[in-house]
Amino acid sequence: IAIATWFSYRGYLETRVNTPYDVNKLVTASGLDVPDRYWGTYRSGVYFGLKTRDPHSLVTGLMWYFPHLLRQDRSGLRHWCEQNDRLDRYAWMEHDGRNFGVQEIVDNSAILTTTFVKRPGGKHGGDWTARISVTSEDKIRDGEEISLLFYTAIEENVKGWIKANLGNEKQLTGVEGNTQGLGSFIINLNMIHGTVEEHSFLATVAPGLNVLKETVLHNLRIAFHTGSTKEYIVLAGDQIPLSIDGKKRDANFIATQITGKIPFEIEISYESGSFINRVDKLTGQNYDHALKTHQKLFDEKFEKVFKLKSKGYAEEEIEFAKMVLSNMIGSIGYFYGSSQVQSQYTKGPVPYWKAPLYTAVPSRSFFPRGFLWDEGFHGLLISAWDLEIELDIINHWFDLMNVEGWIPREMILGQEALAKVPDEFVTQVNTNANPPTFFLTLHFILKHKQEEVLEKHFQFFDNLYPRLQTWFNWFNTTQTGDIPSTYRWRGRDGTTNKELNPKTLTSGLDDYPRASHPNIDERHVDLRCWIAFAAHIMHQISEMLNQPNNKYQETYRYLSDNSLLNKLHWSPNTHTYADFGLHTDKVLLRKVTPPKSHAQPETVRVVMEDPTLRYVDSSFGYVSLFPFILQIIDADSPQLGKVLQDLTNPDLLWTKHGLRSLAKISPFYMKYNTEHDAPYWRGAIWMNLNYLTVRATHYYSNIDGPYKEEARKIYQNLRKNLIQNIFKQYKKTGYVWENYGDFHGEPKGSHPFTGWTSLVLLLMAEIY
Ligand code: 6A9
Repeated sequence: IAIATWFSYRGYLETRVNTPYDVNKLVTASGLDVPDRYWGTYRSGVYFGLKTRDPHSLVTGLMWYFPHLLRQDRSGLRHWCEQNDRLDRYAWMEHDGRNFGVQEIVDNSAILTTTFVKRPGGKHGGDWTARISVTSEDKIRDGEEISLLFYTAIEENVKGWIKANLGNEKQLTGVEGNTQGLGSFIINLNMIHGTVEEHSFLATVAPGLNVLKETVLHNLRIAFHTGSTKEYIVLAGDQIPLSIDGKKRDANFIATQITGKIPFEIEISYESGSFINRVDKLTGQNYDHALKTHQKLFDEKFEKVFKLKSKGYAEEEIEFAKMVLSNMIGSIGYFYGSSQVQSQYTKGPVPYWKAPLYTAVPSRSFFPRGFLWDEGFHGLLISAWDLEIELDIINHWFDLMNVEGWIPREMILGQEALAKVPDEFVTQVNTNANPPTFFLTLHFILKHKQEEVLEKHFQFFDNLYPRLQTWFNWFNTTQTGDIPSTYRWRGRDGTTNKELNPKTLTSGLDDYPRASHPNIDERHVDLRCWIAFAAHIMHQISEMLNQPNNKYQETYRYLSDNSLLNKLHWSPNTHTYADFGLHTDKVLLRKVTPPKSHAQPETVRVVMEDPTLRYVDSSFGYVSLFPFILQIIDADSPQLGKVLQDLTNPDLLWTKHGLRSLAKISPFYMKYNTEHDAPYWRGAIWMNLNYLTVRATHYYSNIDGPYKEEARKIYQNLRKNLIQNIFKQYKKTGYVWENYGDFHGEPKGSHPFTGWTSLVLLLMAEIY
């Protein structure tokens, strides 16, 4: 019996990591229950494509290339957003998250404008129409050929079918189909203006939705028109393989290609079979009219929410602001699949349960998937624009909490998402946290949307509350330090000799320098502040729900007690807040040749001095600011004065373009972490923490205290510097970026990065 019990207990421990928190899900309505958000641009990682909020949705999408530039190696076919495509720019210029969108893509001076409009009707999410027009800047590429491919695809082995409709000349006239979610439908393609040089199609079986581009590349052919010697690249037509028993299989991938001369424009209209009382078609002039109507409503709402016109911003600044909002909204994706997770009890990675995720993404090109702490920042902008969308996003994320109260940091769901992630980053480990930024979002919602919440969304908070309690509890028990009221990020590697300073991916600040020798004595000031802040918001929510719980209030009081905070984290040497741990600054990377003479030289860390238990105070930076940015410092505390004084010191963090992440005088400033890992959070200017800093200066300039005036000055300057630089770099490069250099404000990292960098709009609008 003892052995049997032991086995079942082990089995129990093994399964906890991928056991859902509860069977009662927060997302109770999705798919067809929310018809106006059924169809959308939910494929964040493609330049243009629509699908539905359905685990096995039909997908549609766009590819294009310039025939004379399609190289031997076939590069030049555009499909997924890739930095290597080196487009001049691409972004949603308008997108309301529900009805319509307008995107501009500039590829070597050719401008592809992709727009879409949806129309409700019937029982399956209604109709939509999309337009793709190609023009060129100053007409410089007019007359040049471009090939546009528009496709429809469906996973194999799901219920439903699609079929190519061919006209007399074996040309594709349209696609029809029937799926469980969509019922019957037809998709037609019309020319709006310009002439068609060549028109071909492909109907085939694609082995997966992650290899649609490859499938197209395999099926390109060279053809001639009768009586001409001009070569055309065409699609190979009917390429449907036979199944083993000799029958024809069903196509699951149908693409039409239209080659035309710039300028020209095509229209794709999707009509739902269940929409039977349609008075007119959403095409031609009707389309123009519908698009205009939505654009007007969008403009009005934009001004009502952000008030940039009345604040006196110039037209081009407002256009930029609409672009950052629209990109945040327009790159919200719908993913379905299961993450790979691991705990100390599993022998290796195991699959999480299959689930959907509705979420914004940091970057359409580089990171087209959900990230936990990024999403809490995205939530600020999204809830300012459309609260319902944000609450739905929060519900989806909290449905991904396991029975332990853990939510994985990175969500890699489905084939398309997985294809973008190197193997070593896939597995998520259940001891690892990521800042609980959803408390920022919830705080923001309570502050700015109080009426709406009390009127309509009380139930949302009521449903969410048990999960929030469990989540909070997970942080407050698994992330604690060795002595009371201290906290420690897990997931640092204490055994490596490859890194100058072992990374802390869990904190979100990756290579930001911490104690050089990770061990249980470490205490992390940022994490302690996150927990204090979370306790504060938990208390607010419990009050709002009339379920006051002293526990949260007490935890908040305890963790925000300034004298205790100062005892644990105020360095008496530098008079700054700091981590504490086993540390030395005397480390460096050196290339060494291992004793065996034939071994390759490798770069390792050399420790020149024994580490001691001390404050990690030689590295002033974002981490040192946490008691300030999460507004835990008392307004009359001398520490506040010192933090403000340090903020404006150009040898530390202050630059004309925003606050750099790490002080210029830090021994780790701009240092590589390994031979190949360039500095990331070691100097560059990041928007998320700058936003929080601006927000804190705003806060301290609005409450009484001796440093009020000081805070107000910094508020004004920091805000102005950030807005100016991000706007300037956008004008210069066409993109919004992951971070910015601290000398010239030059853009760095991945792009477009319209995740938290888009918070620049909240700075413009002064919404905190
Ligand atoms: C790498 C390489 C195609 C790093 O914005 C998402 C995260 C942040 O949460 C984090 O704070 N970024 C920041 O330090 C990007 C993380 C990408 C990790 C996976 C895969 C993809 O190559």
